[in-house]
Order: sequence, then C-alpha cells, then structure tokens
Amino acid sequence: MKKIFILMLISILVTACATSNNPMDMGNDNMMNMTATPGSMTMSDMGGGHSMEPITGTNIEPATENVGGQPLSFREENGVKVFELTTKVVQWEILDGVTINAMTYNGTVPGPMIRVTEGDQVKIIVKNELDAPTTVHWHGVEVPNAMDGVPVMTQDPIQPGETFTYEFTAKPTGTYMYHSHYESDTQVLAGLYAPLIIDPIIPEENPPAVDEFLMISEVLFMGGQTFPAMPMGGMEPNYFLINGKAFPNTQTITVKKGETVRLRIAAIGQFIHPMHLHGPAFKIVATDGHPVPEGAQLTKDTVSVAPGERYDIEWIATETGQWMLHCHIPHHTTNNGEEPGGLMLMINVIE
Ligand SMILES: [Cu+2]
Repeated sequence: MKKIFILMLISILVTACATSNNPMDMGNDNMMNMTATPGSMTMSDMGGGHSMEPITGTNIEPATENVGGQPLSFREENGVKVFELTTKVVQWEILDGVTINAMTYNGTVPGPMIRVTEGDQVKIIVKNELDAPTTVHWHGVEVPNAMDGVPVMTQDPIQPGETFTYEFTAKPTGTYMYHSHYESDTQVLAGLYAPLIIDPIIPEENPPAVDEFLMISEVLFMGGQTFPAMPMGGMEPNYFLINGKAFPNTQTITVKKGETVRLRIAAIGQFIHPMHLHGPAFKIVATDGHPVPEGAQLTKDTVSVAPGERYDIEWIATETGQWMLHCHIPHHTTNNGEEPGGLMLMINVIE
C-alpha cells in the first residue's frame, strides 16, 4: 500500500514538472522572446555557440606596441571626451619566443585603458577591422540600455568594416572593464578586453604611490596556432596572462618601503584565480568597482578572482625585497607545463 502511494506521488510530481508554467523551466528560445523583439532573434544572431577554430584574420601584422592597458588619449568636442578604438588581429608576444594571434583593441592585449572622471560625457567610436562582427560591453558601468553592447538585443552587431559610436555619462566611480560581447567565448579570450577606470569627481586625498590594473586571462597555444581557452576537454589553457604577458614577461612593480600599493585585479578569462601575495596582508578596499566601507574591509593574503570580478586591494610595503604575487593554482603558474611561468609577478620593495 505504502509503495503504491509513493509511486502515485512520483507520477504526480513528474506530470506537474512537465506542465509547469515556471519561467525557470523554459528553454532558451522562450527566455529570449521574453525580452527581445518577438521572432527576431536566434542564438546565432547573438553570436552564440563555441568556436574551436584557431584565431585568424586578414593581413595579420606584428603588434607595434609591446605593453597593453596603457591610457588611451582622447580629444574634447563640446565638453565630450571622444575616444577611438579599432578592433584588429595582431601577432602579440606573450613570452619570449611565444607569439599568439590576438584579437585586439588598438593592437594591444589588454586594449588601451579608458580613464575618465565620474560625470564625464564620453563618446567611444569603435571601428571593426575584424573578419567577424563585434560589439563592446562596458562591464559594470551604468550606461543607457542602448549602449550596453549586447548584440541584437540592444544593438545590431558592428559588421566588419563598420563603425559604431557608444555614448554615455561615466558613472559610478570605480574599477571596470570593457570587452566584446559578440561570440564572447572566442573574442574575449582572444584578447578583446581592456581596463576602464572612473575616477571620483573630488580627487583622492592620499592616492597610493602605486596604482596598477592587472587583467588576468588564459589562452591555448598549440602547434603554432592560437585558440580561445575554455573550461572544457581539449580546449583548456596552457598559457596564463597578466596584462597579456606570462611570467617572466609580466610587469615588475617597484615601490618604496613605507608606501602604499593598490592593485586592481580583474579576471576576464574563464577560470577562477586565487591570487596570493607574499609578505604583508592586504585589505580589500573595493569589489566590482564599489568601495567597501572601512569596517567591512577583509584583511587577507589571498583573494579568489572569478571571471567578471574586480577586487581593489591595498597594503603598505613594509619590508624591502622581492615579493611575489601569484595564482595559487600551481598549474596557472606554468608556461605550457613548465614552472615558473603564467600568473606570477614580482613586487620590488626598495629603500
Ligand atoms: Cu589561477
């Protein structure tokens, strides 16, 4: 009798699930139609689907710059700060003797840093010189919906050879990024990402002596070809990059004893990185661009940075010497399996 009752209960539950009106049970197509122009969109319009093809392009040339993430200059037009970005594929050196094909903004990995002040009117003209469509998403910035860079949903993809202009008011103050939102699974991992900082209207009273933006990503480089790295069998990364470089080609940070260091650590790849600092502990002063109130600031020596996250960390350099910042997943501190490499950099504290 008990057995029959349980069987009946199971059958009722199965029927209920199959006929549920809960939107969480809907397939992808239905989810799309809830927020977009009915019948106008497919997953391929969105740039969906994995690409396991190597990164290629037309007329790929060696990068003319060697350091990414540098401040982008702008011109002022009627009180608006106007920036220009061009997407293109270049040969980008991540390590001596290891040069990948990278999709870039203005020829560097990461792309150039856009740095503005809260309240600035900003215009960013994006010219697409890739062989594929693209869009730009201003990750964490409070932009108008039409400027959000989601293909088909908020704008038509920028076709090869075409230009699109993004306009918004910079807000709120904090640490952000911009990146492709078209075939992100390929384009972001191939290098279409860059730092974006919105400074406060009233400048900081005591800015730290060192203020560096570190963007972490991964790549698969195999048989002379570059693939976007993914957390799936056969596509996992063998090189790990801080600002487009693998150790020992990562930057070295130099600071005087007693000075404050701020690092803005952002993960833009597809893996989580527990970043560990040797020596003094640090405080987490901002998360995803937003300040952490002093009483809530955690004191730590390791912070896990997940894809899309930013952590601003600060500490005072109290001891001279060479101190290391590195990912604590040992595979991520290798170059194609050889240690040391990948996600490591040195902090030199001098007298
Ligand atoms: Cu890691």
